[in-house]
Amino acid sequence: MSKIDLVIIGGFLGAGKTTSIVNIARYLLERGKRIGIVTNDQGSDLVDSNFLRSVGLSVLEVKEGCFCCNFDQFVEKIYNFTEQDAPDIILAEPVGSCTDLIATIFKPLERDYLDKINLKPLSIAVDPKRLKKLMIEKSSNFHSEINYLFQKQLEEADIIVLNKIDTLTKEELEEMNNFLKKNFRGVEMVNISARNGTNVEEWIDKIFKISSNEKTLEIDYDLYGTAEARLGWLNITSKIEGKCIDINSFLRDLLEEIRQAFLKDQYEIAHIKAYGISPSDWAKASVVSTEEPIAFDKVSGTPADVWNVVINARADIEPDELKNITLGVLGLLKERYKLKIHSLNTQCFKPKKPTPKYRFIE
Ligand SMILES: Nc1nc2c(ncn2[C@@H]2O[C@H](COP(=O)(O)OP(=O)(O)OP(=O)(O)O)[C@@H](O)[C@H]2O)c(=O)[nH]1
Ligand SMILES: [Mg+2]
Repeated sequence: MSKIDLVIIGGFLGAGKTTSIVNIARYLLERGKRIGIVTNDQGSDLVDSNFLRSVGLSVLEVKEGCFCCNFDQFVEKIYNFTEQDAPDIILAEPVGSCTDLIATIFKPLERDYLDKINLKPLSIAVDPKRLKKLMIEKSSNFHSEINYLFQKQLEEADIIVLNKIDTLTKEELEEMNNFLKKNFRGVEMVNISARNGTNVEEWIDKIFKISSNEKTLEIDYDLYGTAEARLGWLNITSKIEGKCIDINSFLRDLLEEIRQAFLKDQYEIAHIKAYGISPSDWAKASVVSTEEPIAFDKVSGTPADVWNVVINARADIEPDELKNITLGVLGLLKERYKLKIHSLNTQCFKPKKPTPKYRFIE
């Protein structure tokens, strides 16, 4: 088999990794490249994989744990792709609460798989509002260990990708860049809007021009494990049935009611995303903070009587509490929209302490 380029795009939950991947994939597909995508999550029933497939991309998943703890499965998916689609490039999105990727993914791949894989530099996507609250103002409702995790993710970046610049004024953008340059000296930076496609080409140029510095993190695994365990994780799949359901309105109400419940009790959202699919259409919405509005990646144009709904919620809250709030909101919407809810499956947990299969620091 010929060598595959492996592009890993990390960064905290909700930073825009999946949106970036769609952009990069489209850009490369237009230039005749074959693309495969590997998604990753601590749970199953992933909104991201559904979304990426809905926009026509070829996706394999590493589920129930991060790439580093499921290293063999990650490699297996890369191999599966080579047999299935023979892609030129694989874009991989690690779990947004994962870090230490150089020591646990890059170096082990380099030791055993360099004849098959070209490792491209590690990009870390950053949401500017999150950066401001966690590192500049230090005013977030997240537990402090999450600041630690967020900082570690940035420390090992080869390319820091400041995303969502469409939401910033010129002055804010300058403030962010000055902060990043001062705190992460010598790291490549790019300012993009994954949503609008702004500067994505410049980022892709960097990915294919520079090589990874392979800076191994100094990291306290207890603190890192505590940060991950602060996050409650909830995945729900269900089928809703009613009369001509406007799924856009349903998803907006769902996320808005959850956001209001979080605001009331001062919990912080990392990323809550919801996806609805009918036989003829789909919609996807997200909320990345208690202070941010609900955003749609796609709205549906066709109401339908039956929708499959997938919800992935990650937040700084006990998992049972997250489940209670979300099921409570579903109950409320059941009345509001006069729905029947079938096949409700829930999975709710805290990520376990990270135990990478390999960790090479040399
Ligand atoms: N305004 C704006 N929103 C963006 C941009 N990029 C992503 N978003 C939004 O941010 C939210 C999160 O984006 P995702 O791409 O799902 O983030 P992610 O990093 O993959 O999130 P996880 O998979 O949960 O870790 C979505 O609502 C996106 O539409 C951007 O450039 N500008
Ligand atoms: Mg994602």
